[in-house]
Formats: sequence, C-alpha cells, structure tokens
Amino acid sequence: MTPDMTTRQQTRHEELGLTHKQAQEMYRMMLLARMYDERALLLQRAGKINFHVSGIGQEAAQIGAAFALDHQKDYFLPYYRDYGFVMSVGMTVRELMLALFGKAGDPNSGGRQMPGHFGCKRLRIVTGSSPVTTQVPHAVGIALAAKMRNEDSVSFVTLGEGSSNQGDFHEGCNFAGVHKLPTIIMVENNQYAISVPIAKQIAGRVCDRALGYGFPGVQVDGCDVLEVYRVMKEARERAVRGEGPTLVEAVMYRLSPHSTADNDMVYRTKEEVEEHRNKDGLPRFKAYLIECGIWSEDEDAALRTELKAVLDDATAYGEQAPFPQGEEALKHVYAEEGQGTWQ
Ligand SMILES: Cc1ncc(C[n+]2csc(CCOP(=O)(O)OP(=O)(O)O)c2C)c(N)n1
Ligand SMILES: [Mg+2]
Repeated sequence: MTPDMTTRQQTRHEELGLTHKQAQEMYRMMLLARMYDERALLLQRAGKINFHVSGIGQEAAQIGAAFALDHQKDYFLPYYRDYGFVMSVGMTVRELMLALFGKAGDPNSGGRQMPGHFGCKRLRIVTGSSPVTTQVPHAVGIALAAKMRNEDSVSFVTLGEGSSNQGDFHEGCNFAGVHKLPTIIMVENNQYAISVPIAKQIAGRVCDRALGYGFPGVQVDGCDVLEVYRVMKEARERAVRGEGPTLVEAVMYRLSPHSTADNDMVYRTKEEVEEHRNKDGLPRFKAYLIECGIWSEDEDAALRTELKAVLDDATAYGEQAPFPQGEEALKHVYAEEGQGTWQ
C-alpha cells in the first residue's frame, strides 16, 4: 500500500504542540518587542528619555522561553534586556513606556530604577537590582521555597554570559544542584559584556559550567524561537518532576550597542554587526511562518501598522503621565514608622 499522500505533514511548531495561532502570537511578540526597542532608541536620540538598554537580537530566546513557562505558577527574574519576555508574560507597552519615561505609574519601580529593571507583583516578576547576577541566588531561594512547599512551580532567571563569571552565579548553581531545585537559569550569550568579546571572557562554553554543579547544561541557538521553546519546555518538565535545575545557554548576538551611552564602533566593526544581522531570529521566524503557509507579507504589513498604533498610544501615555513626587523618593527604600518588618 502506498502511503496516503493527502496526509499533511506536521509543521515544526505543531510537532512541539503549538497551534498555528500560538506560533503567530510568538511572532507578534517578537515584532512588538523589536518595535518597542526601536521606538525607545528613537526617543532617547530625540532627547525625550534619558537612557535605554536594547534587547535587539535577543527576542527569539526571550519569547521562546516565556511561551514554555506557566504564567500562573512560575516566578520570573528577568534581566535588563528582556522586554520580549516581560511583554510575553503580560506587561503592557503602556507600562513599559511609564518605566522608560520614569513616571510615577511605572509598575516596576514607580520611576525609581533605570528602565529595564523589571519587577511586577501581578506578573510574578521579582524585582531586580543593578548589580548583575544578584538575581540568580534569589531565583534559587524561590525554587527552594517551592520545593519546601511542594508546589509544582519553577523559578526562571536570565543573565548575560559576562555575568556568568560572577560569584553569585556559581553559588546559586551549586546550591540549586545540591538540593535539586526547580529553577531554570538561562544565559543570554550575546557575545559581548559591554566592550569585552566572548573570547576574552570565558575559555570554555557557558553551558558546560553546569557539569561541575551536577545538572544538565544545554546550548541552544538563541535566534531560533522554536528551539528555545523546546529546550525550555523540557527543562520545566524536569524541574517539576523533581529532577532539579537546567542551565540553558542561548547563543545570539547583541545587535545594538551595550546601551545608549555606548559607542560600539570603538571595539567592533560594522561588518561584524552586519554579518550577524543575517542570522537575526525575527526575519527568520517570519520566513518560517510564510513557508508554513500561515503568514503573508500583507498580514505582516497590517500587523506592523497595528503595532505602530499601539506604540504611538503608549508613547503619548508615558510622556503625558505625571512624574513621581519628590517626597516619595525614599518610599520602599527604608522601613516606614509603624510598618514593622517584612513578613
Ligand atoms: C556587579 C556589577 N558589575 C559591573 C556592572 C556594570 N555592568 C553592567 S552590564 C555589564 C556587562 C554585562 O555583560 P553580560 O553579562 O554579558 O550581559 P549583556 O549586557 O551583554 O546582556 C556590566 C559590566 C554591574 N551592573 N554590576
Ligand atoms: Mg553579554
């Protein structure tokens, strides 16, 4: 008997258990994060905001990870480039704009922290601070609490590859490995720590560091949203089965300068950046969806128009919103009289 030629072959995302709609939603988030980032860069150049740290080139890994997690149960400790991640777990563009403009209504810190320093109780995003890697021991502690309470939740934490040289990373990994804690540590290896290229940071591979702590370390193409999703899904399943942590090294490239205060042309060339632009995950995923027959250039143009309107609205909203009151500058910094200690 000949095989039934009418049987449609499953697409890659269907094989991973994702519907067409979910795959399109992933793309929408990737494009929204990219367009938000481009808008932020523009606003900084126009003198409307002070500072922006770009996540351009890292969206695929962030969104692949976000789609593999449980948004009702898990705890998130993202780092400063993770706009795609926080948007995917529910932070709105208006909220991000409030942070960008340093306004009182910013849910992350009421305009106190630099933009990109996320924290939102509603979305289970744990407040982070500027010293890099401090979030790793926090995530490990949250995973310990989940284990002690017998919850089927995981903590998810991200950091840069340069930051994986810092003690906090190693202490966190060691403790998580010893106690088999439900945490997923994703290093966004964008090949640079400000001006220091990867070759001058680490002699081995980031993912191999997990070996020394007794849990799996997986290297994944961080520009392939579906591959990151697959690896993350497996890591989450391992964690809730009680098998402990996973280190995920998502390899990508930082297409923007380190921040708006950086001139990257003093330590890398335009040619190098352009070479990596060809591997960008955003056009790659768009081409994939078109190839699957579930996206078109017309739909893409319509989506861009729709997202531009979302960004225009949020920009105006952020710009017009009130600044925090000066008298409130120290709120949440020191315990207030009669407030007692945190429970
Ligand atoms: C403990 C500490 N040291 C130095 C800095 C200054 N700093 C901010 S970002 C950064 C580079 C981090 O590189 P990487 O971890 O690769 O993340 P990326 O910025 O490339 O995403 C440095 C050194 C800091 N914030 N905290
Ligand atoms: Mg880096």
